[in-house]
Amino acid sequence: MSEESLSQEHHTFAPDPAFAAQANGTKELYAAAEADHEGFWAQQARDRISWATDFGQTLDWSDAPFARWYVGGELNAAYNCVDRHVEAGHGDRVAIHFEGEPGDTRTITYADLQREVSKAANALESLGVGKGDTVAIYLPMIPEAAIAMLACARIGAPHSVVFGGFSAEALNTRINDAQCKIVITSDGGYRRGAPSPLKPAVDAALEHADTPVEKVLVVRRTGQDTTMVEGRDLWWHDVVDPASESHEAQPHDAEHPLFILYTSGTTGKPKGIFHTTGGYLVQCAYTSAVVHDLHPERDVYWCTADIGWVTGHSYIVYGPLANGATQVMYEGTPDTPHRGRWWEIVAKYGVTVLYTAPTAVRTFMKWGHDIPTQFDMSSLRLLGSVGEPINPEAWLWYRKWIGGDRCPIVDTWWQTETGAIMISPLPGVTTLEPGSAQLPIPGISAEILDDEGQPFTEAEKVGYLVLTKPWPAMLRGIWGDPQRYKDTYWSRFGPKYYFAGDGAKYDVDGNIWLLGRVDDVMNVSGHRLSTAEIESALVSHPKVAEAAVVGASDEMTGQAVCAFVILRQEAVAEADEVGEGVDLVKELRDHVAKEIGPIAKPRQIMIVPELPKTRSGKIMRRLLKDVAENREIGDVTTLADSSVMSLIKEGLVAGA
Ligand code: 6R9
Repeated sequence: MSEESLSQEHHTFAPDPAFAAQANGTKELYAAAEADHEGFWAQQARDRISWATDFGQTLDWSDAPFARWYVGGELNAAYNCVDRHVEAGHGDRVAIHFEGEPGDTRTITYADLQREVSKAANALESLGVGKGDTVAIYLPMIPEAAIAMLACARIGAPHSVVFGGFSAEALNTRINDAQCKIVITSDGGYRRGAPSPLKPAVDAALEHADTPVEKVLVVRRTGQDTTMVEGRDLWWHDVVDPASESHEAQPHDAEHPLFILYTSGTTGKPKGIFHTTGGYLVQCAYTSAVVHDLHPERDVYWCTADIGWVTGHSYIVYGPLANGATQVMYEGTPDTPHRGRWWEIVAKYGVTVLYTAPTAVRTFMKWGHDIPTQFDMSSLRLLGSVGEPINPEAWLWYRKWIGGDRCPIVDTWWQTETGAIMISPLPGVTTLEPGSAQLPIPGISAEILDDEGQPFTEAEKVGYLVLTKPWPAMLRGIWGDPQRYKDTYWSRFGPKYYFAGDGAKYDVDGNIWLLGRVDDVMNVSGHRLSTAEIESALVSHPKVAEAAVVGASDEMTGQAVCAFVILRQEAVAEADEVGEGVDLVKELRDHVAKEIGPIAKPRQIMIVPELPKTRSGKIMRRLLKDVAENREIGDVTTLADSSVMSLIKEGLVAGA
């Protein structure tokens, strides 16, 4: 968050009375949740979800921080997202308007979705997938991604979706960590106007002899030549298409695991965050209704996230579908075949609610407002933002040029771990403050603590965001590592506080401003990346001796990955000889893409002779950040060797 942005002229936006009159969110929700936290969540659960068996105790926190919500309740998430809407007479309502990047389309009604999910569930069962088996999903943004997730949910087989932009290496570690029995993938998907293969990465990920994977189910999307391994690989259309259209959804315990989703932490090893069925679904359904204000009979909703991230899980699949809403799903990039593609889609489907990321808004700002103004976007009535802080300039631009100066914007703070939205304005209720996520939503409690762990409420003082009460969609742990769960989230400020890892402050009106990560996690275009993970990818390259990575602020992507690398002796000599420094930087960037995925490619790699370290050997990233952000170098007195920074600076100037 830049200081200039805070000092600019102050605009706030009071709710429009017409919007407020139809809004699902109300002021009374805050009071109800405040008066009876568990009673409030019990009510939400009964109002919004169909239970096969009613629950008894709403929250069992006796084994904190391991929560159990809706104890004894039984439900089926897929039934709640699909079948019950058909039973209620909405089978003809469109669930998904799919828009492929090349312009092909599919319209999937709730009745179609019920048939597709049932067939996929039958097919998975015929391949030996049963309740409790884990399934990896590695797909582009095509309807089969949502269908596969719902089929798993139906069976009670936790899914582990791996973002299609992750490499074979990353896929391999995630498959092994969760011991997935099956992988669902496709030949490829369309990206920037061309088919881009996916299946070869699955083949590479499964090369290891001890893989737990028995079968690979392959959706045909692009028609590219695809190698199929005899006895292991099957085409989706051969197995799913002929399967029976009827499948009985069995109820599962409220605490049955629904999915695992890996996210970057402060160490090199990604964390398998896992969520269970009842609480997660309740909070997704509730937040889609009150924050995205979904009115299923008239809204056309569009969340532009990829299904491989938590936003895609909660706000493409579970939240909107639990509400029976109609949504758009788009496969490709915003500039294919032209920079107005998104706005063309908004106009074509009459999108009313749009949920996207600040990095996208800043990109559109750069492209200029004369692009969106070429399209009729009068259908839009609400805009959302997620993934990173949205600076007030981008917020105001978003409101003006996308929202036609009339749409409220909800800046929603939450995490993979929280499962659903936690801090956000309520549209139609709160007076909007550009750049601020404002307040915990009804049912959620947060505070800001100082270094000593004391809560404070003074304005403009920076502290650490913590959550002070358990919430239904909270993570239930880290897959296979309960100790890491306690250590990461419940120990920094003692067992009473969930430590989110974000800095925060209040403004004079009591609004919360999120200020970015306070740990070694970077946020690049709304994607979480860990410094340690990229460092370990770099040192796995034979020419690299040591590496340090920092997130430097970047106007477009929020943060950008900057790496400082010390080469091995042989590599230095070689590079000097043939003057191949530039090639080497490219080689290292490509290596990171291969190890983790293209999103983790450093924007900048600086070859340096030394790294700044404290006497105890800890790398002082703060100083490297100063270099990466072109700032005056800060305090170097705790360095073991204070001349290191000048060595680095000189080297860079000489090398530039
Ligand atoms: C949903 C999602 C979580 C981290 C989180 C924070 C940042 C997300 C934000 C935001 C400021 C917002 N973050 N939303 N920061 N304002 N509205 O993004 O999950 O990928 O796990 O990232 O993203 O730093 O801690 P995830």
